[in-house]
This record gives sequence, C-alpha cells and structure tokens, in this order.
Amino acid sequence: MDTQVVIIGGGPSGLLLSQLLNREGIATVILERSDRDHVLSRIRAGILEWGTVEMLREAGVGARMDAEGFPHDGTWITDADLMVHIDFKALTGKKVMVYGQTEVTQDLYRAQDAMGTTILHGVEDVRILDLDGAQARVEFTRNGESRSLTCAWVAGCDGFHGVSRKTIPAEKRREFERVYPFGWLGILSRTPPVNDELIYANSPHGFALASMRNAALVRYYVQVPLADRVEDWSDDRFWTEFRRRIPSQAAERLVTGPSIEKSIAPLRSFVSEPLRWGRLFLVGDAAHIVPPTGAKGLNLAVSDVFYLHQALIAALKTGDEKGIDAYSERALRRIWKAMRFSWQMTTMLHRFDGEDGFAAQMRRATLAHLAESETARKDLAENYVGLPY
Ligand code: RFL
Ligand code: PHB
Repeated sequence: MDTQVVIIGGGPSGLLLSQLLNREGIATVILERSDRDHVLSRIRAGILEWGTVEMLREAGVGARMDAEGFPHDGTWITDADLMVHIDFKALTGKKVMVYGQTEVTQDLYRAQDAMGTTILHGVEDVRILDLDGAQARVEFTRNGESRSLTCAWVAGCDGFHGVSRKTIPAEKRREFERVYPFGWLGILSRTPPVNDELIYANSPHGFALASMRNAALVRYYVQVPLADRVEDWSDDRFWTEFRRRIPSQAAERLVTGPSIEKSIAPLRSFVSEPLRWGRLFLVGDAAHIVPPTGAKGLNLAVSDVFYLHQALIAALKTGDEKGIDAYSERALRRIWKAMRFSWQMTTMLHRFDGEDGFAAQMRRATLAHLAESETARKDLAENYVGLPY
C-alpha cells in the first residue's frame, strides 16, 4: 500500500484528521484541488466551541489560538431594542473562542509541514475506487500526469462540492435538504467591534450579525435576498442597512470604515446519509451543511473528525473495527442535533419574504420568552457552546 489513509480535501477537516492520525504514527496523503493561498483566503467561520478548542490543543495546534484567540463568556440575541444576554458561563459553565477558520487552517498547514506530511495541491479529476476490496485506490491527475495511490481507508473531506459524496451510489444515499430564501452578505473591515460580545439581531428589516476577529477587525453580516450580488452592495449601503438592524444602543457606538472583503453565502441545511461506504468515510461539509446562524459548520466538521480519528486509530493499530462500523451512526446523532439548532436559530432570527404577520409575532414571542425564561436561555446556551461528543 502507498499510504494508510488518503484524505481528499485540505480544508480544516482534512488537515485536522491528518494531523491527529500522524501524531499516532499513521501515514496519510492529502489531495487538495486548490492552491494553499486560495484555501487560506476563504473567510468563513469565526466561533469555536470549547470541544473544538480542546481538539485543536490535543492535535498540537492550540498555541497561537490560546495566545491570540478571544474566549467569550456570552452572546446577545436582540429584537429591535430588546437585548437578551445569553450568559454561557453562568448557564453552562462553558465558553466559546473567537478565532477565525483561516487562522485554524493556517496553524494546521504549519503543523502538517513540520510533520512532513505529503499535501498535494492542484489535484484534479479525483476518482475513488475499489471501496469494497482489501484495499482502496484513489486515481487523480496532477500537472497533467495521471497518478494512483492505494490505501486502507479514504476520508472524504472535500466539502459540499467535492467528489467523495457522489462516489456513493445515488440509490444508496438519503439526502435531506432545506434551502432558505435568503443569503448572508458578509464584510470584513478594520474597525473596532461595536460590542465586546457577538450580537445576533432580529429586526423588521431582517437579520444582522455583529461578529469580530480581533480588537481591530470586525466581521459583520446582513440577511439579503438570494438574487442580490456583491456588486449591488456598496460599503455605504451595507453600513446603512447594518446600522438600522442592530439595537440603537449599539448603533450609536458603530464605527464604519472601508470593507476589505465582501461576499454573499446562500443558506442551506443538508445531510447525506450514510457517512460510510465500504472503505470511504464522509467528513464535514462533504456530508452536511448548516446555515451559519448557529456557528456550527466548522464545529461539526471537528466532531466528525473526533469520531473518525478514534475509529481509524483503533482499526489501524489493533484491527478493532467497532468504531469504524459505528462512525456513521455516532456522527449523525450529533449532526442532527446541530441541524435542529441551526434551523431553529435561523427561523427565529430571519425575515422570510412574503411571510405573514403571524410569523413575525412568533419570532417576537420567542425572543420575549428568551428574555424572561432562564430555562429557554439555558437551552440555547447548551446548544451554542456545543453538545458533548
Ligand atoms: P471545506 O472547508 O469546504 O474544505 C474542503 C476542501 O476540499 C477541497 N476540494 C477538493 N479537493 C480535491 N478534490 C476535489 N474534487 C475537491 N473538491 C473540493 C476544497 O478546495 C477545500 O479546500 O470543508 P471542511 O474541511 O469540511 O470544513 C467545513 C467548514 O469549512 C465549513 O463548515 C464552514 O466554513 C461553514 N461556514 C461557516 N461556518 C460557520 O460555523 N460560521 C460561518 O460563518 C461560516 N461561513 C461557511 C461560511 C461556509 C461557506 N461555504 C462553504 C460556501 C461561509 C461560506 C462562504
Ligand atoms: C463569524 O464570525 O464569521 C461568524 C460568527 C458567528 C456565526 C456565524 C459567523 O454564527
């Protein structure tokens, strides 16, 4: 065999899985379609559950996160000027970490380089074969040359548009999907955060989120119609819209400035079952997508990696395949709970085009209940900081 585990995709799931396996002496090869600069330029998630923080430390990539990340003890959920504080620390004893996905990915690339792991960028036309035999084979093209690798297991960490999921025959897959009728326009700007904790803002004009990367860099979002393009949104238009969606106490403190990145992401909930097909496993966005409202996408990818790395270590070191057989079911149990939470947060906080007055009242009542009920706040906090693995 050429290597023990071939990992398709060099995003956070592929890199973290490889790092955890390498530390146990298991050999991996990572095949990534894009170049490294492209992978590192994608601005995505910003909030790490504490379980994710601990996994990154265990993988030996926690030092910069611990030095430069910002632990947050709570967050704000607001409805016009009603501001509800969700005190994670008091309600669950846990907190979350503000540390961008770009930084996590960078730390993982550095650690993998130090391990000497083979990471092949610019890989095209990946085909995953022989999944029901004694060893799997992955064929691909790189620099115009056809290549092939044999291995014991293949980890499909190649995101929503990757090839891994489609390798499982369509009639053996069950797919579940909700496409939401809006997207998020996000900007990055070198300005001080409008608040020391995140604000998830419901308003008559739609949803807005005030997030951050550090004391001088913010990540702000507004809900936009699906048909909108980035060109439709000048910085001025963005700031006007953002300002009127956040509570007025916060709007008074808002500092605006030029955007240094601006992009629109559609919102979707998606799960493909099962997560295992013979010698192939699906991990992270390759298997499931959540709308970003619950900050669960990256964190779910990490919990998949948690279950799979344990299973692969047991199988490859002792021949015990119980974890392999249980992977799909174990991971899916947690995935569906995060799906529910992300869907509920999205429904609670967004205006749906063409909705009636009843829908808006339901959102308002949910917020009012959160303001008055510690039980409701505790339920939200428990899900937000991350359910146990
Ligand atoms: P990724 O990060 O998509 O990485 C997959 C990697 O696979 C490569 N690839 C292939 N390589 C070889 N052959 C092929 N055929 C390949 N096809 C694809 C890709 O180039 C890529 O490098 O998946 P992974 O590792 O599972 O990580 C998941 C997270 O990235 C994802 O859950 C989150 O970023 C989701 N997400 C967000 N989550 C949050 O919690 N908060 C956010 O604010 C947030 N914003 C976002 C997001 C996802 C977005 N996408 C996918 C459109 C914003 C966007 C725009
Ligand atoms: C972000 O900082 O990009 C971010 C934070 C929380 C979310 C989504 C995105 O729920």
